Amino acid sequence: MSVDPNLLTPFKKTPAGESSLREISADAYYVINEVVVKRLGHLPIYKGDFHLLPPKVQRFVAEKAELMRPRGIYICDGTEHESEEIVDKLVERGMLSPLKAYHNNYICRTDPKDVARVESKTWMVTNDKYDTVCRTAEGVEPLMGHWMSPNDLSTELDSRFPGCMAGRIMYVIPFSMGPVGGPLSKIGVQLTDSNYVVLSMRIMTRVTHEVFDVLGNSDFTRCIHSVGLPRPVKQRVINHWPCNPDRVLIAHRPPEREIWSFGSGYGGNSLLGKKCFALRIASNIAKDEGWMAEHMLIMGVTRPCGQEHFIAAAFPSACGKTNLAMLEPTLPGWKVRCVGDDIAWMKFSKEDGRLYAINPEAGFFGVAPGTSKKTNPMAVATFQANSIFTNVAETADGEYYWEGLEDEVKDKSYHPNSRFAAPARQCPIIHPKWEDPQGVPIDAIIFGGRRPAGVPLVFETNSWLHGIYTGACLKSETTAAAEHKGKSVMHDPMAMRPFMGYNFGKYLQHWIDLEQPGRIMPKIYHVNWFRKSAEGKFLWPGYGENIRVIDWIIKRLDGVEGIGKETAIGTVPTPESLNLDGLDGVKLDELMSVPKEYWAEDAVEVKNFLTTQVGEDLPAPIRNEMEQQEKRINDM
Ligand code: GTP
Ligand code: SPV
Ligand code: MN
Repeated sequence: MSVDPNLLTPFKKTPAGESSLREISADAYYVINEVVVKRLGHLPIYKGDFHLLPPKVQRFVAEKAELMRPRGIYICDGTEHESEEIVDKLVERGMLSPLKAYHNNYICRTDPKDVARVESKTWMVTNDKYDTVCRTAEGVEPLMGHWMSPNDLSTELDSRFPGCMAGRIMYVIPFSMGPVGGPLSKIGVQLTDSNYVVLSMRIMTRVTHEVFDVLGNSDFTRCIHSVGLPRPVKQRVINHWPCNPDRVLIAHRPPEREIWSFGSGYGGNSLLGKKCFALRIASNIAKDEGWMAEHMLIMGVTRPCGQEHFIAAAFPSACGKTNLAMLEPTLPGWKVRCVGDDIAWMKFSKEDGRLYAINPEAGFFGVAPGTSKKTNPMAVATFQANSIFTNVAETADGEYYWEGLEDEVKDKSYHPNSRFAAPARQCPIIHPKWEDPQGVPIDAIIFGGRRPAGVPLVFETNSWLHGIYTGACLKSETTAAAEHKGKSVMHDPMAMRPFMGYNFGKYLQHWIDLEQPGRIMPKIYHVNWFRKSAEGKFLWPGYGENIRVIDWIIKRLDGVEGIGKETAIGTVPTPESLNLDGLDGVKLDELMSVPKEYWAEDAVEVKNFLTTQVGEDLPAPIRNEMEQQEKRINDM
């Protein structure tokens, strides 16, 4: 067997023109394993024992170290001691500073150019373009999915990754999405040169060597992240936050289960277990394996009678998932417990036919502005300790601050997408089953968005298919979670537009195919907490009062009669059926109305959207739902 001579000199400069995608062939690897390990021996291993990693992980680490040429390797073990060590170092350097009013809380400011997800620089890489995007109409730029060819990716990677970790430590983070070893869980290994990412991944995922014990023959998702600023640094580093905003690239190779992220240290761009793995890559795995990876919260709701229901809800970014997941009911006797606030992995059980959901994450990366003891007391309780606050403001007393927190504090600077990262286990109402590897059975799925006009507080869809159609039509006002400027109502199908891992038409078909004999399909609803009056005021108080909507939904699940009024878009509550006890001044008529002019216009717009954006990939049953709904609207 011949051995590539390059493999024997892993830390030699990568020859020009050689692709970053080059992999050491498995055969060659095992022959030269000892050599690679010896070579790595020249590279300081600051922590961990390389020999104890499973061979396929060794190979991944060796290959990428060869490419990125860090000054040393640090294999994370997920212990408290490790976290203290890294925190101390970052505090010393000024990247983190303690928020003295709390226990083990830290604040961090990013470079102002690195504050949100960068959708325009996020790509899916597949041989066939139409595995990623739909066959849109002539000249129409696809809104869902952003395709790059493997060749172009090679070029982009080669101009960024060789030597990109020079002078920095490469951290190896072994992590599990979902309880370690669970039947719905998946394993990843992230390489990064950002210790902020290490600390955040510890909160957001389960970082532990135990994943190596359960890895066995299964595969892991390869996550490669660099802030893209090798040393010596040639540009000014702002706020001790190294990044390379002009060169940002976040690329996914679904068939290879691989993610490349360069230039950003922020949230969804850099914590690769979250959107990149748990949504974009996982939705591909889910399609192949017959399950679902969705941008959904999971909540358990217990009624005064003691009966509990589990609900999953998909809202676009910064539209209230964290709030709903931790809702504090204003109706007496009700109890809500949180299973997850952002992502759900769900699979139908062969035993009882129900849809079971797990939260693949271990923490909350929540929007800070608007979060207060009034709006979300449980989130506030969760982040009193062991949390990291990014781009919030700090008061003179060492407390965090943002708009909508308590009283106005002047002259404080925070970003509208400032966020907290807090361990889920610290949430006072975390569900006792939140780490049940089997998941919790979902009775209802809710879609929703910020719809200032036309869309009623709640409606029930007519069937699984009509529910899918309604989800496909999801729209919302843009928020600060991504780089969009200004407020406009945008399509965000299934709340997955920025996170679609493959052709949206095929994704809809996958949802359709999930309905099978013997399965108990959850009912699908649509909610809108954000409808406004002519004066621009919210018509619904929202937050804890949203339990009143959940109450109606659960009554519908129970089959209570006489509480629904059919409309062209679905079933809305009859005026008396929504429990408004103790709530004054709600203009129910305005809140629930389904205005014909609005929906007629919407039907035209939606048809245009689905025809031009999904085109011939639009599954016939969904086209049929669209036509039926348009007919119903015209008959109103
Ligand atoms: P990502 O983490 O970006 O996926 O978002 P999310 O859906 O978890 O968003 P989050 O729950 O953090 O919502 C953030 C914003 O929605 C805050 O500004 C809240 O004040 C606002 N919000 C949440 N629930 C309600 C509600 O019922 N009514 C109104 N008017 N605003 C709400
Ligand atoms: C979102 O934008 O939907 C988030 C935050 O949950 S991020 O992880 O940055 O994508
Ligand atoms: Mn999200």
